[in-house]
Amino acid sequence: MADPTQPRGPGKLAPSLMCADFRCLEADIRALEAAGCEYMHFDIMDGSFVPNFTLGPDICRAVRRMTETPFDIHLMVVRPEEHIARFEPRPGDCVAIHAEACVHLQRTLRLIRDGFGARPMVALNPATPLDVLDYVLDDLDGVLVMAVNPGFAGQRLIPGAIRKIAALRDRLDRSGYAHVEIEVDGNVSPENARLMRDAGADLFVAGSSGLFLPGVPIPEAAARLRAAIA
Ligand code: S6P
Ligand code: MG
Repeated sequence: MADPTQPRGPGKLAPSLMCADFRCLEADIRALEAAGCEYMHFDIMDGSFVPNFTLGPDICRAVRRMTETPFDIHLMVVRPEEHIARFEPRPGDCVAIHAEACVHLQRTLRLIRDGFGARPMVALNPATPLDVLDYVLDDLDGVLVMAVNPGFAGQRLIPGAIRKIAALRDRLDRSGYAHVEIEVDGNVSPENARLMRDAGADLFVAGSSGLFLPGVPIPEAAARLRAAIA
C-alpha cells in the first residue's frame, strides 16, 4: 500500500505506437526498449466511440513477437467487454476502458483482473467528472486521464486536465488509494509532462508531442521526457 506522505516513484513512459514509423516499426520498438520504456501503448479505436480507426488485434500480435515489454491497451470502443479477449491481455499489461463507453464498468474491470490477470484502468474523457470512479476504486489499478478528446494524435492540451490530475491525486491519496496510478494521454510534450508530473501523474503516454518528433532520434526525445517526469 503506497504511503501518500512518501515521494512517488519515477514517472514511466508508454510510447503511443500509433505515432511510430510503421515502415520501420521493429527498429522503433528496439529504440523504445533501449530507452527503457515501461509499456507499449496501443490505441484501439472503433469509428463509433471515437471518429477514427487505428490499431487492431493483428498489430498487437505482431508486436508481441517483437518485444517482452508489457502492453498498455487503450480501448476507445463501445462495449469494450465484447472485445478485450481479442487483444490477448497478459499479466503485467494494462487495459484501459472508457467509463463513457461501458455500461457495466465494475464487471468489466473485474474481467480484466480476474479473467486475464491484467491491470484494470478506467479512462476518462476531458468532460467526465471524477465521481464515476467512486464505487470502483477497489477494482482498478489506475486511471487514464485524457488531456485531449480521444480519437487523434497531434491535439493541444485541454488545460482543465492538469487540475483534474491534481484533484484525482488528492482524492486518491486522502481516501486510502494512493497506490492507484494516474496515467495521462494527449499532448505529452516535455513542458506539459512536467506540469502533469507536478500535478501527480505517474505514467505518460508519449506520442507526436514528445517522443516521435521529426528529426529528433527516439533516444534523445526519450531522455528529455525522462528528465521532465523524474
Ligand atoms: C488519442 C490517443 C493517444 C494518442 C497520443 C498521441 O486519442 O489516445 O494515445 O496516440 O495522445 O500523442 P500526441 O503527443 O500526438 O498527443
Ligand atoms: Mg491512447
